[in-house]
Amino acid sequence: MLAQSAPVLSAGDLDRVAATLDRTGVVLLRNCLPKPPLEAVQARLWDLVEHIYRRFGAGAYDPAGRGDVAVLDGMLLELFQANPRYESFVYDTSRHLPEVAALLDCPEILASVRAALGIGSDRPVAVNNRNVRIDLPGEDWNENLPWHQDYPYKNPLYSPGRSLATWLPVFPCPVALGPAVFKVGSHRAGEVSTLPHSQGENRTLAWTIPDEHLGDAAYPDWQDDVNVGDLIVFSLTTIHKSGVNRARSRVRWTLQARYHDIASATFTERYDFSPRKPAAA
Ligand SMILES: O=C(O)CCC(=O)C(=O)O
Repeated sequence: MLAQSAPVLSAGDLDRVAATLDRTGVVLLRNCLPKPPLEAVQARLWDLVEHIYRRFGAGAYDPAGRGDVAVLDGMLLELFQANPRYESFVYDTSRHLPEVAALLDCPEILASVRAALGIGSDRPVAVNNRNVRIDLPGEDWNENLPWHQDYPYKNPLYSPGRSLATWLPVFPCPVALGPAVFKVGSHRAGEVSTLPHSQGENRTLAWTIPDEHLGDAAYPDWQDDVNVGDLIVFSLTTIHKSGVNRARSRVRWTLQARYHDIASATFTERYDFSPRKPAAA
């Protein structure tokens, strides 16, 4: 973890995002997101967990606890221990909440992404692959998803150099909860995920990185405490992995999405925009 390479900017630094990202492959923008859409997502996640806790929880539901994320985590962990399918319900449904889409499509994120892509507000950007991740304590995803890049995951909108990923915490995510870990500058290695990696039965095949790209001291590992309102933007060739949630009784709640510069020549060249040839007589 090299402090001097920490790619951290503040909300007012949008004009520096593209150059920083070009150098580092990952940028953390501190405190750049507005509260209302974040609070709307938090409220809906409470609603989902409350909904099943009221029906299936062992304890009495106490509405006075609402707002204290430790109470939310406690309810989810209790439900999960009783039956892992309760967590699956929250996981499967939360990514489709309109509040999640509204946050991931909010003007502040779009402005940050456009700044990172070096394009203006007149240029269309498409968003897909919106996900809510719920990482329970002690879960080490690196067994299933080790160091990787995002480009190989068959995203239909992916264009080399014109697609970016975002990562943000819904509730505070200090290093103890295992925020994502990035290899700073590793995007410069290009598309190097060539080793197929099984994530287990009935799961998507993952792609991981040959060792020669991982030991490179030119790419120091970087991870930092992230707070509600912070946004991480990274290239789809930046090498990264999940941190480990080492907290005993806390859940790591995060959102991810992928953004694409769909007016770029790299994207449009896959469509044949040439004039129609006259039909043969
Ligand atoms: O959330 C994490 O820890 C890692 C996320 C990740 O690997 C991804 O979004 O590609």
